[in-house]
Amino acid sequence: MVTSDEVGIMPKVVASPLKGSSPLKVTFNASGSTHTNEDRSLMLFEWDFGDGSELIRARETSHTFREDGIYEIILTITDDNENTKQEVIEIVVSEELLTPEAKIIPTPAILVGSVPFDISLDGTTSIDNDGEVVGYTWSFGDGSPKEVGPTVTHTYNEVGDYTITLEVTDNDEKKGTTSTIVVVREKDPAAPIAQLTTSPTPPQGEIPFLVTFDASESTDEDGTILSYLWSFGDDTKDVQTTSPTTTHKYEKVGIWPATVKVFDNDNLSSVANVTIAVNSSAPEAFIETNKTSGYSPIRITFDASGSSGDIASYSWNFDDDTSDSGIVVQHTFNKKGTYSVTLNIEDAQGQVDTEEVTITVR
Ligand SMILES: [Ca+2]
Ligand SMILES: [Ca+2]
Repeated sequence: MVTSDEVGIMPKVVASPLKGSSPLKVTFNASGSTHTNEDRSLMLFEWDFGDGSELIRARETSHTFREDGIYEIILTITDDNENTKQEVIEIVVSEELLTPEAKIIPTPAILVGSVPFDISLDGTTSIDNDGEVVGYTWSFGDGSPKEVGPTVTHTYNEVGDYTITLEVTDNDEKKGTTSTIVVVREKDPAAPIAQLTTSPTPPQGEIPFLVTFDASESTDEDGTILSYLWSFGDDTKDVQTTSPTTTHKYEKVGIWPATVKVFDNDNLSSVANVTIAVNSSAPEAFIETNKTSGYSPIRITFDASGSSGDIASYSWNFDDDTSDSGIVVQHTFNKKGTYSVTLNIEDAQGQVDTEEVTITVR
């Protein structure tokens, strides 16, 4: 026996299609077969279609397969030396073409977000094991129109859970679908914006300084402001109100950082502040004497304790080339005359005041 490899017959078969649903007509063409020995010629082409039908002798033929099955078609080529060689072609006849498998790759990978939620979807990893994916149709589950294409983008503007579906179509018009859920949440709540004004403005005044605070210009874009926490900066207790205004009386001299913290219905808050300048009141000099006239020599007590203010110094001039200091002083006038006694006071802030009393000495 001569083995095929020594025969030199080189079969070449083109069959189309190789698969399909019944009845499946397949054309076979072996006319491209050759012989390695140019002196030999290919005499006989005989086809066995594997379904019990008659053998067919032809270089080209066709056959219709009527039953589902996997057929091994055997072509036997015989040369002019009666050597033979066989070639086997497999034909699959089945109703069941493979459906493509849809796959979605979303961005972001976790489809949870707040409105407006922008996503992109990639269907290009979808596969078809017996063909190729040729069409992509997306539905977004929110009533918006379907879109086609291997990749799409979409924006969800309403809160809800939606089903995204990708339907892919293969070259046999077989379809495969997959779906995924997107969760669209409320926008994250916004904090209120605190605003604070005072009356008077600017908030500078003398002790006791009454200030009206007004936070009514505060806003909350997605809710309402429910309360106001006031801190006056002067070591007094904080005050919480539901009213946007309050008042505070400053009893201490100083520069005080006052704040209001406004709270919305989500218990979110923000702070506004203002600096309060509280000055001491201007000092007012006041002189009390035990007498204002008399015969010389006369001793008079001058008392400045009725003066008001945060007084740091008291200085006296007795109009007779003498002076003294202190809240209460005594002075003796030895000569007749009329004396303008003056008191000068100065407070810690350098504010001054003067008072005068006339003493008549006879
Ligand atoms: Ca397919
Ligand atoms: Ca809010």
